Amino acid sequence: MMKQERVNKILEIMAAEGIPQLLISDPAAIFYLTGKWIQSGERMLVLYLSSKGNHKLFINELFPVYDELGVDKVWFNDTQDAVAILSQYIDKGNPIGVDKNWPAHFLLRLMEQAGDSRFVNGSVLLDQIRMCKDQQERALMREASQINDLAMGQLIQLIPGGYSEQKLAQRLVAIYDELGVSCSFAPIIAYGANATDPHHEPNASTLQAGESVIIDIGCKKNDYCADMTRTVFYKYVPDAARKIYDVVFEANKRAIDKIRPGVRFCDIDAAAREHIEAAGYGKYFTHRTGHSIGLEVHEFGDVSAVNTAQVQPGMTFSIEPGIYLPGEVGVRIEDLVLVTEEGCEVLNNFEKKIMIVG
Ligand SMILES: [Mn+2]
Repeated sequence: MMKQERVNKILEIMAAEGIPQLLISDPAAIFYLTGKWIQSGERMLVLYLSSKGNHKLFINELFPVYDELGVDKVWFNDTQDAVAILSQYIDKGNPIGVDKNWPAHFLLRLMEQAGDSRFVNGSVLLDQIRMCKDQQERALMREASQINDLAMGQLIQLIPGGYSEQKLAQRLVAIYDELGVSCSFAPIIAYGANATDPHHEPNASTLQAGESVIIDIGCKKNDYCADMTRTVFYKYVPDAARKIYDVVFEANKRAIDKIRPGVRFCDIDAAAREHIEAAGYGKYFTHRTGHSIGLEVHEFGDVSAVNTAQVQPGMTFSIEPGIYLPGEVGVRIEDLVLVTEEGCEVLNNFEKKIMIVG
């Protein structure tokens, strides 16, 4: 069934922004509004919302959806021109909000067929609603992170087992499986100097004493994602690495302490970044402080120097400062937070004091 409360909210915002019709193609956004995941690959899939109420779901017959979704379905097949069919339903001449990820080959053809309409990025309207999680979503976000805490604990116990990065990542998949969840993204397990690539892909490397292990993992439970990073050390912690760990830990805490409604995302980023800069490692903190998360691991709205939007209750995002000394050591500490009326709730609770394993 269409999630009527959410649909009403988006229709209100469309009216306020003067966008009477919206084309939504992102499967996560369609799930958010209809409760149904539809993955149609390269075939056109569009949920059309209109201020006139004649909402339609345009869908290829190759992806049969038998459920009653509370919205009329317009079927087409591979021998038909999907864009031409869509264009018969839209209100030509009036502005059209378009999904930011709708392939250009669809959009360009629709623009030819509805030339008098003004086309705008319509995703921002829905993205803003999706940023603030409702009570049900908040509960699901908490649950996913609690399970991720359990998985992190089990995984860290395996580190002295002599596994390569790849093998350890495979063990995580098995742990998630036993806990009844799946991966929300490909796990990052990085030993030693590999950890200086923030998006390192696990390989055959094995762990040496004194090296750090970056463990950046997330599960998905009931469609909602967790994401957490811990950095632990094998056998001992070299002094230089301990110094970096302390700086990253403090940056993580300062950013979290900063969070409350009305604070700008860029101020939260600055709370972490300024501490790392003051310690002399500014140029080794190479990425934003965090990203929004929910149905997708990376959602609209990041914790970065250029995002001047204010945080609001119900938003969920990561706080993940890191320092990466090329060829030497990498440390990242990531938590998920849920903004509350007073401040924030940290969704994952796995220990983040420096930890030595093995
Ligand atoms: Mn993350």
